[in-house]
Amino acid sequence: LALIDQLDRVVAAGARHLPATVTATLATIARQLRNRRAFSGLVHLVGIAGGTGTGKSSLFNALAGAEYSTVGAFRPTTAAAVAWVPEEEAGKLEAFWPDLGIDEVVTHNEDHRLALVDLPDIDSIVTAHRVSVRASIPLLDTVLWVVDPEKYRDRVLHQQFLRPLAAIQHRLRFVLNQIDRLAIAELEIVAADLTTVLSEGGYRGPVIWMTSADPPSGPPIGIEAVREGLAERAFDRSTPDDRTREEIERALGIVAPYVAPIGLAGSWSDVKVEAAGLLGGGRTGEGWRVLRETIQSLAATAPEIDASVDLPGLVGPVTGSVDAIARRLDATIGRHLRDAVRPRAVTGALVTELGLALARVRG
Ligand SMILES: Nc1nc2c(ncn2[C@@H]2O[C@H](COP(=O)(O)OP(=O)(O)OP(=O)(O)O)[C@@H](O)[C@H]2O)c(=O)[nH]1
Ligand SMILES: [Mg+2]
Repeated sequence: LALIDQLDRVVAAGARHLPATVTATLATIARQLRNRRAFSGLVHLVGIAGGTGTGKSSLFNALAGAEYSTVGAFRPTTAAAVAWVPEEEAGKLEAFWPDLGIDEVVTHNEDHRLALVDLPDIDSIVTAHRVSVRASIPLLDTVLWVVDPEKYRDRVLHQQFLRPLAAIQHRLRFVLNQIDRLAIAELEIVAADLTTVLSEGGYRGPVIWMTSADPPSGPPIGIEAVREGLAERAFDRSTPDDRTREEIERALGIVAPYVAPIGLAGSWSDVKVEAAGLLGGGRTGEGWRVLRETIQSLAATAPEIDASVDLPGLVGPVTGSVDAIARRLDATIGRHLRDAVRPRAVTGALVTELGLALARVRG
């Protein structure tokens, strides 16, 4: 897609002046989107996320129809993600697994394109789990968020995870698992209550499926409805494009502060005249101070400006008329500043182009 190519150009131009972490984040977004294109529409990639012990691995196994992922009594059980994917597409998906933290892949030959990923928990003491789940969410077509009857109202869950994800709620589906622990009469009450908490967090009409993925006795319940619900979305062609737009938008937000114009032309033309007047009028100390402070305040918004430069050394002898001094300041300090912010302007132009392209795609 042209949008991803344009993001690559921003990354390349930005390498000259952006902090390394920003370039790395943008490059990752471009890479993830490009990886996605390799199999966009080939599979419907569903990640099973949620709190520890809610039954994510149990649901994964129930949907896959075999015990591929370890279900455990000790929390957290799942550390590395396991994926269950259509055999034909497994090769095309390989490049993508490191980004999802997946180190075990099992394949299926079923008559559908569902690819499931059993993610680690989001709330155990293992911080790395949280980080890897957060990183994988942009890559998933659908996030199947599992809650249980005990912890579905958890404050941390809603504030730290579900609220921020409301922005991509069209890609979220909820599963209330372990319904065998509720009386029939309680089911609807709990589901309605969950809908209420979610709507407080910005969700409009969230889809909630109810399951018992690994009941203490008897067969799993509600699994077929989840399968069917997921199948409906399987070839939703708009999904990858939605994500591209969302991710490009996110990239623009990340890079924006680093390419914002700093108004150099205006502020410098005033300061250079003022400083030339001071230097030419014998108030040398003040003149250099004005220049130093100007450069420092510009460098505060544009860190690519070297504020520690030796100004008298850079400018050399200050003699002649105020006009001549102003010209000299412009040829030395002015040039130093313009050179420093040129990469920002170049990247900024590409960022603006990308923003315009995004707006065009949105229509
Ligand atoms: N009663 C009941 N227990 C369940 C159900 N689903 C899972 N469990 C049990 O809950 C425990 C945790 O299940 P897991 O599937 O390992 O949960 P998880 O969400 O993958 O947990 P982590 O990998 O630690 O994040 C296990 O003892 C399961 O047998 C269910 O529907 N009903
Ligand atoms: Mg698990």
